Amino acid sequence: MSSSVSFDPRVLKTPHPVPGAPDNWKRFFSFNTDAKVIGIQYIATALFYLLVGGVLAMIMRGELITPPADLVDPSVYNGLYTMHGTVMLFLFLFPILNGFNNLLIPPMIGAPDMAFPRLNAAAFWLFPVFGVILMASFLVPGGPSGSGWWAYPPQSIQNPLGHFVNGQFLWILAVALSGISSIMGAINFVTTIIRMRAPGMGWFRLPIFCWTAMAAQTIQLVGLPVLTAGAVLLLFDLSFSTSFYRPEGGGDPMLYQHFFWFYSHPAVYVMVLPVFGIFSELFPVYARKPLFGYKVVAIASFGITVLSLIVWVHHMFYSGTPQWMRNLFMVTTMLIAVPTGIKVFAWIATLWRGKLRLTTAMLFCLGGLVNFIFAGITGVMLATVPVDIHVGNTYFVVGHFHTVIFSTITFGVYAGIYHWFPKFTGRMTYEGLGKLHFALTFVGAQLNFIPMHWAGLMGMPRRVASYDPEFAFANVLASLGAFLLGVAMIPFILNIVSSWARGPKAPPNPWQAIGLEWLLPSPPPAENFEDDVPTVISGPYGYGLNKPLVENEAHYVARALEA
Ligand code: HEM
Ligand SMILES: [Cu+2]
Repeated sequence: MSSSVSFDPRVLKTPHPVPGAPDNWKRFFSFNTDAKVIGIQYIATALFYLLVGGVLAMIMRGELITPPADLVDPSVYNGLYTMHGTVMLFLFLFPILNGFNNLLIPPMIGAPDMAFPRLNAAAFWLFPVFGVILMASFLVPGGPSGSGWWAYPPQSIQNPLGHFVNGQFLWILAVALSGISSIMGAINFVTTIIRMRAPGMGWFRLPIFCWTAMAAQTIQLVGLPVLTAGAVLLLFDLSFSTSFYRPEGGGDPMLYQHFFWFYSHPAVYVMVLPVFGIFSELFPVYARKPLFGYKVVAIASFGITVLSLIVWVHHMFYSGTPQWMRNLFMVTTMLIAVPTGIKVFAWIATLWRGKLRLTTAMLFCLGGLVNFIFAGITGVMLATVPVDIHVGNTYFVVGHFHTVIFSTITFGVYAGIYHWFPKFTGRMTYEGLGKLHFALTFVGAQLNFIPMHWAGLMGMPRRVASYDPEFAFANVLASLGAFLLGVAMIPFILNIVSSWARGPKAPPNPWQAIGLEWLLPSPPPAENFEDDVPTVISGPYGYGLNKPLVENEAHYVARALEA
């Protein structure tokens, strides 16, 4: 299985950075084809949008702290939640995970760069473009779209202002462009992992992060063309009065729901799979133990990919779906608990009797895992048709998906940032500030999302600006939790900015981790190993086994220390 890869790093010698591009901090503002520069560009821009999405969330939680709609009126509220959801998914999570892919995939597999460096840079530069297009909807007549991040017709194809360019139009344009950018990214990531692994790195020596990236990007390749096509038809219905989704003209609004959820359900795994990858990389390092069941964990990633593509109708249980179909999709949805459960079991077994080092990164992983177990349970509840019929349109769902998207995925993203920051910036972060960030985030998240489940079970509907006073207490708690999450950003930003500017210099391998990226200097040179690519001779998680990862490992360690 191992050495089937033919690899010649010189074939890919693209000049880094692009001729004429600056080599100092200004390179982060230029069209640069270095995957490491692009990775940081993605992450920095995505963190900016996390703040934007966060401010929108604060305004919503400010509105919801009291039962009546007194802070903003309901139509403004609809615009706020539409933009909040869209910003958080399309401008924060997808891009930041692409940032991780860019930073990690080439060094982890010993490649100088991505397979298609220019396509990579082009995919990145679409991101600020669609970001600006989406943000522009605050300025057009009528303001942003109010039909949610799911944009169901008929609501999303009404054009009450009669303007050709309105908030909904800009929303569709931005989502379609983001789809195109992500497809470009997916082609690159998949090709790079298949074609550019270092000698000796067979499939079962590939780090789990790369396995999960492959699995996630496969979903992008299958699902995104469907969403993008569905969005283009929506644009036609909205702007050119076609009738793909209009019942009056013979169209079917349910068709859109199928297009949308065929992609948007698996999309949750596009986001969560890389986080499973991060957990699988970090637990072994901080528990000093090999990853339990490496092969099974690797293969389970693709099990999740396949199953995730056949469960989308669970989002349509109460949209008039026939009973036989509901039952079918209830079963497929529940099956996904199997590969997911295997992974959870493997992580727990990895931690079991390990010597845990509670660094900030590890704390975020452990917190994320606990939250994910909780979210898995509420997910199975929602997959059960009779339960979903009752709570599907309530705050229970809002609680469920925030527990996954924030309390698991975003936690994993933070863990990854703290873990790999020294490698890519050459500076250590401050652990004290990091732990403060973790503590505030963990408490804030529980305070924010647990009461939502409770309000939902009591019957509080979702997507509302005002509610019955019987839900007041739960909402006060949730709003306090949200404000705490806002406060938690202060130590985080302080940490990142001050560490990068003048944090302690990072050694090549501050956490004593195993992996090709840790054999490089911190920060790595433009083309990683350049002409001196190591030959891999063992798997990536040999903690405690005292086996070298590559031939002549001492040479690479010494070289990294010298640089
Ligand atoms: C793994 C990461 C997961 C993520 C990121 C995630 C995310 C989401 C999101 C965003 C929604 C709300 C969609 C909307 O706006 O209407 C949702 C709903 C739902 N989730 Fe999850 N989820 C995850 C795991 C699971 C699991 C493991 C299951 C079941 C085994 C599950 C079952 C459901 C169901 C059935 C709904 C539909 C609820 C409804 O709309 O009535 N989820 N999830
Ligand atoms: Cu789903």
